[in-house]
Parts: sequence; C-alpha cells; structure tokens
Amino acid sequence: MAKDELAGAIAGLDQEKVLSLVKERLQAGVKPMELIGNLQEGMARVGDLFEEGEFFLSELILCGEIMKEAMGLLEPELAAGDRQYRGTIVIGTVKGDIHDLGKNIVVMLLRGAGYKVIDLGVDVAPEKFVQSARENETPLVAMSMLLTSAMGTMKECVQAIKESGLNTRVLIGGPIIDDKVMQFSGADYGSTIASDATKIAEKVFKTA
Ligand code: B12
Repeated sequence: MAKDELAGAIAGLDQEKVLSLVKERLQAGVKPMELIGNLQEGMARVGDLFEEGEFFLSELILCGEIMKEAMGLLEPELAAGDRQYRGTIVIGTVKGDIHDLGKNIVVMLLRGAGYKVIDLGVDVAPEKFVQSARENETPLVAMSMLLTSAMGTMKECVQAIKESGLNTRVLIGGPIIDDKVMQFSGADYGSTIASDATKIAEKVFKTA
C-alpha cells in the first residue's frame, strides 16, 4: 500500500480519484513537481505489480493514460516559467523505447525555462538525433530511456553525436541512469531527475 493517497490512487488505477486529488492539491498550493513525485511512486508500484505478474500490459497502458490526463492538469503550471529565449535543445526517447511521460515532463520544464525544444518523440534513431542537432545547431541533446534493453541503442545514440564532429553535449535521463550507465554510454551528463535538465542546460548554454 502506498503511503501517499495520490500514489495509492494511481497504483489502484483510479482515474477519477487521481484527477480530483491533483486538482485539489494544486489549488492548495502544492508544487507540481511534488505531485509528479507522488504519481511516479504510484506508477513504480504498477511496474512492480506488472513484474510480479499481477498486472498485465493493459494495466500498464491504463496507468500511462491516467498519467497523461494528470499531466494535462499539471502542464500549465510546469510550463509557466520566465519566457526569455535561451536557445534550442533537441530531445527524444532512444530507439527501442516508447516511454515518453518522463521525457514530456522534461520538455515542459525546459520550455517553461525559456528554451525552444525540438521534441523528436519516441523510438528515435541515432542518425535522427544527429540530423536534428546539426539542423538546429544546438549545444545540447537530451535523451530519455527507461528500458534496460534499450541501453545498447542509447549508447549508439550518444556515440553518433560524439562522432558527428558537432560541438554538442549529451544529457541522458531516466530512472535507470547511474554511474555504470554513464560510463557505458559516454554521455556528458546524466540524471534521474527531470528538473536537473534545466540546471544542466543553463551550465551548457553559459559556455556554448
Ligand atoms: C506507463 C508504463 C508503460 C507505458 C508507457 C506509456 C508512455 N506513454 O510512456 C506502456 C504501456 C506503453 C509501457 C510499455 C512497456 N513497458 Co513500461 N512502464 C510503465 C511504468 C508503469 C511507468 C513509467 C512512467 O511513465 N513513469 C512516470 C514518469 C514520470 O517517470 P519516468 O519516466 O521515470 O521519468 C522521470 C525520471 O526518470 C526523469 N527522466 C525521464 N526521462 C528523462 C530525460 C532527461 C533528459 C532527464 C534529465 C530526466 C528524465 O524525469 C521524470 C520525472 O521525474 C513503468 C514502471 C516504473 N517503475 O516506472 C513501466 C516500465 C518502465 N516498463 C517496463 C516494461 C518491461 C515495458 C514493456 C517492455 C512491457 C511489454 N512486455 O511490452 C513495454 C516496452 C515498450 C517499449 N518498446 O518501450 C519495465 C522496464 C524494466 C526495465 N528496466 O527494463 C518497467 C520498469 C515496469 C517493470 N517494473 O517491469 N510501459
């Protein structure tokens, strides 16, 4: 059983309760990133139940749909930063992986912080990252990955940028990023936390 009521509601796939709790808490002044943390905790529980064979793919899909609805309520808050233009960033979920809810949060935060974000979507091939980075002359490409099985293609995506001759840094993000993954991939930056993207972008754009 989840400690938090919102986490419990999404883990229980109770869409109505999730949406009313999100609305209620936003109105009470709770920060959107705190709500995302609660939702993430509940979604991790759904993932565990899936792994244990209690839940099936249909439950994973439903959980994703509920999160999308909740994100619809959170988006105006997340994207409401200062809008001074700071530069362009390319982002996508790496080839072989179609999880995009975390990536979409990063997109909203970066847009809120004033960056133009080129979102390449999911299942993005290495050459597509390179082409977009070249066309947009961006100093930073961000990649999202949730699947362990996508580790190999994630490395290919990072290496494609490194070998392209472009002066572009690579940030990888997702729940399984750790020191070992960083070493394996050769990425410049890595994080498990969406809001780190704006901090890292600020650092990269300062020296670009
Ligand atoms: C919803 C979900 C789905 C949905 C995705 C819907 C969508 N539009 O994204 C669907 C049903 C499509 C799905 C499919 C599958 N899934 Co799935 N899924 C999940 C679930 C339950 C939640 C994921 C999620 O959205 N979390 C909420 C978001 C907000 O969190 P997040 O993505 O981690 O993002 C946060 C951070 O990681 C970070 N972040 C993310 N990206 C980035 C990028 C940058 C640059 C930065 C800085 C930060 C950052 O910021 C975010 C906010 O804090 C997880 C369980 C879990 N533990 O997470 C399993 C999970 C990820 N799925 C899993 C699996 C196995 C699958 C399938 C292979 C199942 C199957 N047999 O078909 C397929 C794979 C399809 C594919 N090719 O990608 C496994 C992966 C195990 C592993 N490590 O390899 C998990 C962990 C479930 C489990 N425990 O078994 N899934």
